[in-house]
Order: sequence, then C-alpha cells, then structure tokens
Amino acid sequence: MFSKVLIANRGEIALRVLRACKELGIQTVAVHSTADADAMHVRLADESVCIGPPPATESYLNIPSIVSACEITGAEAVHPGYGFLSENARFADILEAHDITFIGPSGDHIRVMGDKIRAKETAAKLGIPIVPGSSEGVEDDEATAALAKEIGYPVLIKAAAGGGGRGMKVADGPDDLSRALSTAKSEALKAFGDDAVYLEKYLGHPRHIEIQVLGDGKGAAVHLGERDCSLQRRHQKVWEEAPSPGLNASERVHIGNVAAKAVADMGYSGAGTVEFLYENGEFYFIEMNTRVQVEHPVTEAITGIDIVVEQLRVAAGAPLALRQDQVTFSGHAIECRINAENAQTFAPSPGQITYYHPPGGLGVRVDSAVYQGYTVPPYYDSLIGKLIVHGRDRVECLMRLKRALDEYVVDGVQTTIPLFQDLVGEPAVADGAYDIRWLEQFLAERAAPAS
Ligand code: MV4
Repeated sequence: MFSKVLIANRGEIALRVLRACKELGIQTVAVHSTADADAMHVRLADESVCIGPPPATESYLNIPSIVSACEITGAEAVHPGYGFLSENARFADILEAHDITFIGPSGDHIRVMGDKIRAKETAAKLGIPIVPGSSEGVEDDEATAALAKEIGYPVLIKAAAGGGGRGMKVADGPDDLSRALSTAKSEALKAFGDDAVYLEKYLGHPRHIEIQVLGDGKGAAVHLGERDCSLQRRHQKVWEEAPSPGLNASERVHIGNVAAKAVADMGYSGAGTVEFLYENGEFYFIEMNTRVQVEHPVTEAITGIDIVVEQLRVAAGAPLALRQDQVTFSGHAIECRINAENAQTFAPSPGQITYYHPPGGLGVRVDSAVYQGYTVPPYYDSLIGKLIVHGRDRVECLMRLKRALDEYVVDGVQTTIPLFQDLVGEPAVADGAYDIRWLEQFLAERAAPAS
C-alpha cells in the first residue's frame, strides 16, 4: 500500500478520500487554492500545499503545480476525486511519466471513454447494448439524412467530445435535421474545440440508470448494482437512489453482469460507472465515467463496500479481493445534494455559514466539508453537503429522509434543503414513478402554476 497520497481536490470529496486514507494508515497531502486556506480538508490532512489563486484553472487544474506538490512532499500517488483533473488522460499520463500513481484507470481508458463515439464503439464490441445511431461522426449530408430516416425521428445530435448533455440537439423530422446538425457542430466547437458530432435515436422518457463497477486491471471486475439518477436539473443530478424503483430483480442482475464482464474484458482498473438510459424494459449505453462519482455513497450504503478504499487498494496493485457472489445488497438508500443555492431560483448563495447542525441517527450519513463559521467561496461548485439515508426498504428510507431534512439546519446561506422537503412529499417521488423529464416539469409548474 502507498505510504503517502496527495488529494488533488477540495470540499467533501477531498475529505471523503482523506478518511479512506486514514483508515488504511496512509499519510495525506492536501492541496488548496488561496481561497481554501481555511478548508476542512486542509486542516485534517497531515500536510498541505498551496497550489495557486482561487480560479480552478490556476490551482485545482494546474498540473505543474500539483506534480510539484507531489515532488516536494514525496507523495507516491494522487487521488483526483471527481471533476477537476479526474478524467484528464493527459494528467494520468504525466503522473505516470513522473513515477507517481494516478488513482484511477489508465490514460488510455480515460481517453477512449472521453470520446463518446469511441466509447460507444468500445461498449458495443464488449457486448453492451447501445442506443441505435451512427457508428461514426456525422456531417450534414445525404448519408446522415438516410440514417436518421432509417432509425426513425426524433433523433438526437450529440458532441463526440461532450457528455453531461452540453451541445445536444433534437431533430423532430427531416426538415429539422440540417439545423440541428449545424447548431450542434458550432456549439461543440465552441464548448470543446472539436466539432465532431454523432447521431442517436432520441428516447423521450427514459430513466437514467448507472452501474457501479470495480476492476483490478488484471481481468477481474465486479459490479455493485445500479443507481437511479433520473432526477436532474440542467444535467445536474439532484437526487440519486439505489436500487432503482424502476427495475426488477432479473433486469438488475442482467445489466450488472453485462457491465462487469465488459469492464473485466477491457482490463479496466479502478472504480467506474457505466451509464444507461432505460426505457420500455431496454437498456441503452450512453457513456462511461472513469472516476468515483458524487453519488457513490448510495451504493456504499446498500453494499457496505467502501468504494474509495477499493480504489486505493487496486491502484496500489492489489488484486480485487471481492468476488461477485460476495457483493450483497441490503435495503434502500437515497442521496440528496445540498447546494448553497436558492431553492426556487437555484441562484448561488455563497457566504458565511453562521449556524450549522447536520442531522444524525440511524441510517443517516452526511458527507460535507463545511462547519459553523465556514465561508462558502464563490469560485467553485455550490455543493455543501450530501445527505445519504439508508433504510431496510424504500418506505423506511423516505421516512428517515424526511426526518433528517427537518433536522438539518444551515443558517447564513440559502440551501436546497426546502426543495427536498417538497420532493419527499410528491406522489411521483414517493412512488418512484419518475423519469429524466419529471423534475424539470415539476420545477416549471412550481415556478408558474397553471391557474
Ligand atoms: C439522451 C437522451 C435521450 N435520447 N440520449 C443527457 C446527458 C448525457 N449524459 C446523455 N443525456 C441524454 N441522452 C438519447 N439518445 C436524453 C438525455 C438527457 C438526460 C439523460 C439522463 C439524465 C437526464 C437527462 C436530461 C435531459 C436529457
């Protein structure tokens, strides 16, 4: 095992990784921007290095500064958390060239999955069902129109370098295709510096189902079941749960085994997530994430497996100690992302937390790096905490969630806690009868109620 790990992140995930390191007896190095000098991850780490000014491009995304911080402190490995450099293949390659272990998959696996066309092609070869569509990039020509006609409208144009929903354009019919293609291309060029786009059948009301996987890079892999992340606003997840209220037991076992086998065959190393859209009993691969995700605790709650500890073990060269039959599922878990935002408008609400009281009790976990007196800086994402609740079944989980939300007090900044208090009382949420369209529709109706 490593003796010293540098954590190239901030906020709750930096603390999450730090805790796993402590349990494994690993020394920790925090890095921080000048805006985060008072942050909890800096206080709790064994050592810390200031890596630049507040803008992330000059600090948390500053590769030379982070490599220097490793050399100064003698860190043997870097955990990137999520966001920032976590899916940057060049960063993984640079660390390797410096004999520093990137705690994650190889640069090549990150690169393949970062190109959404190559990701789909790879998934299809590995036996994963994909959304019907183009097998390559498309241009505005007769071949594209013919393919769209064959697949059937509506179709969706997506950026190859995209992901996260940016630059997607729907074409409802043939007259719409040329416009969708050209706007998608110009937006992709602007956002990613790459105008390659591809075409898919548009699914109207799917659920977002993702499978958590762990591979050891030596051909062994397991899945830890699915998470349902259908409740999103502007491509930001709001509420995640496991198991999905929309799947039955045989679908769950089937798609989990498909994902685990693919990851094993790829020789993938570390934690990953295989993302699907699920509609009318069918799964369609859309993307694979090659990092630990924000919502990993819901899987930890129902499996008892510490995903970050497993990432550290595998990165240190240990074979996967888990066999699929040792992964068991118990009960139900829900995560709410608590943001420092206005719960109606979602306007960011940075500032000082003047009073802070997180909830507790049986089945309640709060992953947060804030404390009373802490000032939420305006430079980064507005996540201030994740409330993860576990129950023996979904009904118990919802009861506990409602209670925990009522107990959570954050003064001085606005938070999205009131949104979750509304959501737990909504019949569609209580019944688990939602899809990827439901939340935006709910928020639109709530903002402008029909008279
Ligand atoms: C889709 C889709 C419908 N049909 N692909 C959005 C982000 C990216 N990861 C994939 N996304 C979508 N891809 C096809 N062929 C609808 C979405 C989508 C979505 C997906 C998951 C969760 C929320 C969403 C919100 C809007 C659109």
